[in-house]
Amino acid sequence: MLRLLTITLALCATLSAAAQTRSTPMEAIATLTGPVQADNTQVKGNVTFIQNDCGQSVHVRIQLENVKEGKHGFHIHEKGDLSNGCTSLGGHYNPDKVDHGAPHHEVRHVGDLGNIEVNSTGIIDITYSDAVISLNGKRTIIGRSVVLHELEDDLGQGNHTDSKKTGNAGGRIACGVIGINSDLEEWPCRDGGAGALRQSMAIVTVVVGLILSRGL
Ligand SMILES: [Cu+2]
Ligand SMILES: [Zn+2]
Repeated sequence: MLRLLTITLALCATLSAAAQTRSTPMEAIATLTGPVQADNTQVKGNVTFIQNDCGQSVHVRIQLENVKEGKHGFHIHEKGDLSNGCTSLGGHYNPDKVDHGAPHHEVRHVGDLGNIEVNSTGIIDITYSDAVISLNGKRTIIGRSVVLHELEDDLGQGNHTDSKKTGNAGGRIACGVIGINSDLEEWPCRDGGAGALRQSMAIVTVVVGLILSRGL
């Protein structure tokens, strides 16, 4: 009996692990450019987003050059409208209509990704993950935009009147629209996708475990 229990649990664990890993992750990319700066340079680069499964964190890779040394506010803005350059992209993506904050704050805009800190080379290549933004579902960031600001985002902690709205991060020095960059024929997750499958497998594991342990 114990042997059967072990085999069943192992099988369930394998199945839920298999459901956890999509062979093709959801990927998106934004190509950033900005207005020509006073020293005749222009910020440019890419921001890529990878989400391995429904409901998981999004890995964000930021690769930029010609950025002035220091901290710069970095956000997802609500629109993908480049008709008037970076200025027509709307405000921070904020479906909950709450105050501006830091990425790790309980209260933040969905689009609040904080600051990036660039050294004297003007080049940055960093990767981090964020659990609030998503590439799928009602709050997808696809079709919206990425904006890099001139100044440091005060993360809602400043005295300026704009602190709780924008972090007072100044002008927009680069931006780009977030588009799909994946071979997926269909974007998953609309009906819960692999996330739901994984959840049901976990329930099956527990139930089978209970039944078998009673039988022992
Ligand atoms: Cu912004
Ligand atoms: Zn914000």
